[in-house]
Amino acid sequence: TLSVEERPSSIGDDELNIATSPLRSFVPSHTASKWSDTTSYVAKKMIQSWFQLPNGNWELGKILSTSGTESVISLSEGKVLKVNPDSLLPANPNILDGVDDLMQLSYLNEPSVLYNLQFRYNQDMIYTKAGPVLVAINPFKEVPLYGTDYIEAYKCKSIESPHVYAITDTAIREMIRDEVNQSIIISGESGAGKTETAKIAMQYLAALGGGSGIENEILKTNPILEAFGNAKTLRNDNSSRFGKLIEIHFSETGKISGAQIQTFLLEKSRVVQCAEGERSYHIFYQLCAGAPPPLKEKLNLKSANEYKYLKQSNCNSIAGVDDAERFHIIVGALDIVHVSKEDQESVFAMLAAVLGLGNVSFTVIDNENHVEPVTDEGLTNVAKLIGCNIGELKLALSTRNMRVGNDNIVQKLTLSQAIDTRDALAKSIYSCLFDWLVEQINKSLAVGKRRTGRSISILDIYGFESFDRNSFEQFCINYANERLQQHFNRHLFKLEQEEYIQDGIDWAKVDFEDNQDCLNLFEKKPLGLLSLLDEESTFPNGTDLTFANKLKQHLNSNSCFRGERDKAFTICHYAGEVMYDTTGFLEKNRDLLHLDSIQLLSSCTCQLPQIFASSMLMQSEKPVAGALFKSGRAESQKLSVATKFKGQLFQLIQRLENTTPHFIRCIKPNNLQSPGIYEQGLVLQQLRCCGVLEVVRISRSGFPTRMSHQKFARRYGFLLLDHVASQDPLSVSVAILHQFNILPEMYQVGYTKLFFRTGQIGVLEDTRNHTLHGILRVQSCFRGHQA
Ligand code: AD9
Ligand code: MG
Repeated sequence: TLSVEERPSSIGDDELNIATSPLRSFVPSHTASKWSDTTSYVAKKMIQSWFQLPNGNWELGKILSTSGTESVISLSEGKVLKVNPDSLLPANPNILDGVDDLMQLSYLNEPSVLYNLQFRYNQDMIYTKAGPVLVAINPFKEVPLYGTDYIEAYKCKSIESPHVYAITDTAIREMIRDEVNQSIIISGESGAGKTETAKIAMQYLAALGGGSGIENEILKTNPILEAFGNAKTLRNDNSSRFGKLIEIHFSETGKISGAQIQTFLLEKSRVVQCAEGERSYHIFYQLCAGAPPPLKEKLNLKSANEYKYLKQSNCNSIAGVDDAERFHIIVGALDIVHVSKEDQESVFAMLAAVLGLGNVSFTVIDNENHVEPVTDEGLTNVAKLIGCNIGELKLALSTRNMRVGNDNIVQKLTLSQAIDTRDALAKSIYSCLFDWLVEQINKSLAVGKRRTGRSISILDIYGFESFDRNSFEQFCINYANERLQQHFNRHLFKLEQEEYIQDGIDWAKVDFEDNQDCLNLFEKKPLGLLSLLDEESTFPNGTDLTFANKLKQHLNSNSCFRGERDKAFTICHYAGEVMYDTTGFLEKNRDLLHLDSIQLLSSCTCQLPQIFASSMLMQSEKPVAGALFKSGRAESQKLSVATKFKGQLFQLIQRLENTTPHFIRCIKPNNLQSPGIYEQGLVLQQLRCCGVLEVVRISRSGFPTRMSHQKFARRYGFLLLDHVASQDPLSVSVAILHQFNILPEMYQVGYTKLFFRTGQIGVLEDTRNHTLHGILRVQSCFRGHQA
């Protein structure tokens, strides 16, 4: 035993102080209790343990001695520290290094999980199973794991390591075998790799179910939707600004027969505004850079940096991306999904009109600050592009018609009102264009009459978001995640428990800790977040501040809610607390477009604006005259954004509930979008957020380690001291369990497998290793003696 006095002199007192101070302070508060091993860990000599460094990272060390309240641990580079044994977590035996499935780990603590994932990641094994869930860590570089050979190998099962292909293969097989629709649910934070993962899954489906040619059309929807719905953000150069569910249909023979795409909540504010260093939607830059001269002339297109909407963020290009080249790819893809050349030109005209609107400027026309758009070439061009009268365009941008009683009153707009009106029109045109495009794609991919109803859906939806400043978008996104998390929990519990029951073990069903309270906070009527938001949004004098106050007044007693200073509030989500700033909530939730603007669009001679106008009118309910008068607004009363989103989510969950789910959790290993960098803290935070550790924790209450009777008997049988009468695997296994005094509550014997609680195999494995070492030593001694 190395006493502390004997520790190498290189250790300064500082380090010793750090080491002996209560280490819990380095552990985020909710971690220690929630994630530490339930089976108490006795730090034994020479056993490998995890020690948390002051920077939060974990380091592997060997325990040199333990006496009461003190352990001495040796770390890398000869460092030896005196620590509190409670601050150590057990490490897994080396044979478990880099296991395919985290469930195989004897110790499922955070550092062990982190280490295992990192061990694999360093060898480009970016996929790992966490029980039923596939964890995918973004490599931020090309990894040699894809393509025809790999697809073939997974298809004929000659490779078994975890992969998107493998999970997709399982989905296909289960769809055919069980005749049940399947879903692949991909989540993770921005830049974690969801969209790429979804494409990899689609690639596999297309390869296995292809043949009719429709698979190529389906694959081509990806570049189109990415061009119109993705943008460069600070987190991801190709960030999806909408959620997407693609349902791929199969015929009885397992061939793809069609597909259907549903999109969720496109971030339309990006069209008129985006942060420094970010971009608007790719398609704008692609059009400006890649439109052939005749088109450019026809649309009177300028270059991207001449449009205010595009130049405001001081970022026009993306490293390594050629926008002009992309434009040609998009045009090719539009051809493939049967968007006619004529429609394509209309689409480009709408894009040019949106950009043109952004350049419309206003002049003050009276001493009450009322304004009028400047009639210049830009404004004339917008009118031409959408096919309206220039005078009507000017009126729509500078006045508002209101009915008071039986009279029509024309109200002039101030500069800020006019700018809002202009931007609202631009946003509406763009989001209608996006929806219209999705509709065209759906028509092209529509399943023929011979549909069998078998399908595999792939969900690529924004993950939980928690930024320094969180607004209405994060509020909706996190609400969606709360719903999906509930779906996730329920299914994982079900799966886990079904396996126990199938193998006949004694199992009292466990109820899981769900997030119903938080969902209630959102959904309860009339005093839930969504109802209160809607109420305040329709209230004439409602402001973000009155909304925030109302929340505080009604919800402060709710354990998932906390009022904050000013206009802010905090929600305790399953993935952590998020503080929201209500600024802009009401405006974004109302998402109003003035009737004047809708009328303008319906008066246009071009087809698309007319279609947009009628779809907007369809969404709106005819407002009650009284309400109109009271609010003094002549706006279309339509479903609020939050309510519409809630409806979409319910529908989504309902659809998913009718499928067998397969979950993929994408993890971003660093914030630099760079290969080879694995930041433990960042990975850990995501593992917690996306519920992977939750699954792991849940499985603690069960029996996460399983081994067949045969394998168990083979591996540990030689440790038996007494002769076992019967040599069948089950008898040998039971004898081993007895000899090692594995407590009856720590394991269960199933029909085919032994089920262990966390940590149990680790003990056996250590003994096995010691014994093997002993045998080797004796053998070498014996050989030495003979010599
Ligand atoms: V966001 O929420 O839409 O902002 P995603 O969708 O999670 O985000 P995305 O799939 O766009 O992230 O991945 C970000 C980038 O990571 C990609 O553009 C690739 O450069 C990189 N990536 C992701 N997955 C892989 C992969 N399997 N192989 C190589 C990858 N690169
Ligand atoms: Mg994405």
